[in-house]
Amino acid sequence: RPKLSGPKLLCQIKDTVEVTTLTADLQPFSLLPWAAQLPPKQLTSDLGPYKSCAVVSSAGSLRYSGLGREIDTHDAVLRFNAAPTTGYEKDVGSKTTIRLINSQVMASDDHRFLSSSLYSSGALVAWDPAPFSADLTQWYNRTDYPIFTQYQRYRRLHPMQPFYILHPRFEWQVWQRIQDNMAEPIQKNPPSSGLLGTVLMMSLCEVVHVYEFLPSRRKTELCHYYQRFFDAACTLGAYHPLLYEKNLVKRMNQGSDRDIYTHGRITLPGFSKMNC
Ligand code: NCC
Repeated sequence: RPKLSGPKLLCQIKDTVEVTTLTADLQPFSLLPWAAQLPPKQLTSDLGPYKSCAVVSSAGSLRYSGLGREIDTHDAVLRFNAAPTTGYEKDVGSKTTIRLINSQVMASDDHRFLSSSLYSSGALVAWDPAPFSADLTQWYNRTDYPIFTQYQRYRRLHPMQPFYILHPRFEWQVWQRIQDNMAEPIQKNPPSSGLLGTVLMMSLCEVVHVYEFLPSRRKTELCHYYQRFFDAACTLGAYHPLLYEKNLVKRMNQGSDRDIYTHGRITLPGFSKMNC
């Protein structure tokens, strides 16, 4: 397979990936008593467009980066899972516009998803590793973690906070882009939240800056900037095809290699600013 150039790759993503969220009118949800808890409209028609956006990975290399001020200058900031800002403002900033969470975070007791104030700023977007090519009904009956029961509980407790669930088609469309651009077969597990959040922001923003997804000179085995836990697999991947994701993002980067080295910063155009 010929290796696509960065701009071609960007256009391929724009043309084949659709950021879709679940709405109340979709089957099987429309037939369920709690359907009205789902948003009436798509995330992309409710949020944005934003000019400049930041995607803040949770990598340990953000620690002592001093990037907080720069991150907060963006019009919208996306963060992941249980990544905090309190106490880490200097390095990661304090603004949260969107928080992308996996279903494991929603379900596990240690994250106190229903009660912790960590999740209360900005809009929430949840996703669950749905089985490859399964339809919505199959997935609904066999989610990886109980995303739907937790969603209903959260909505009852925080009815005013915008809260979307990604259509599983989206994660596999992104997965397909990775596979089609790699010479070898990659694992049939969905991409990490990092790449899903990056593509999500490309659909909402004119320009997207991703921080420490491609590690800077601060590269470390510290897994997260907010935890004393060391594991190189956090940066290199195990379950998720993370190394392939990073390879792809490196090819799409429109910023300089120096930006990566000093700031761990990648610059990507939003879909609306691409000439395809
Ligand atoms: O670790 P996690 O990811 O929450 O990190 C969010 C995103 O940041 C990028 N990252 C993180 C650490 C690191 N050293 N380098 C990085 O590049 C990745 O792109 C990552 O996606 C996830 O993707 O949802 C993930 O979630 C965790 C975990 O479920 C949550 O943190 C909640 O505890 C997964 N860890 C485990 O299952 C043990 C992780 O595999 C993926």
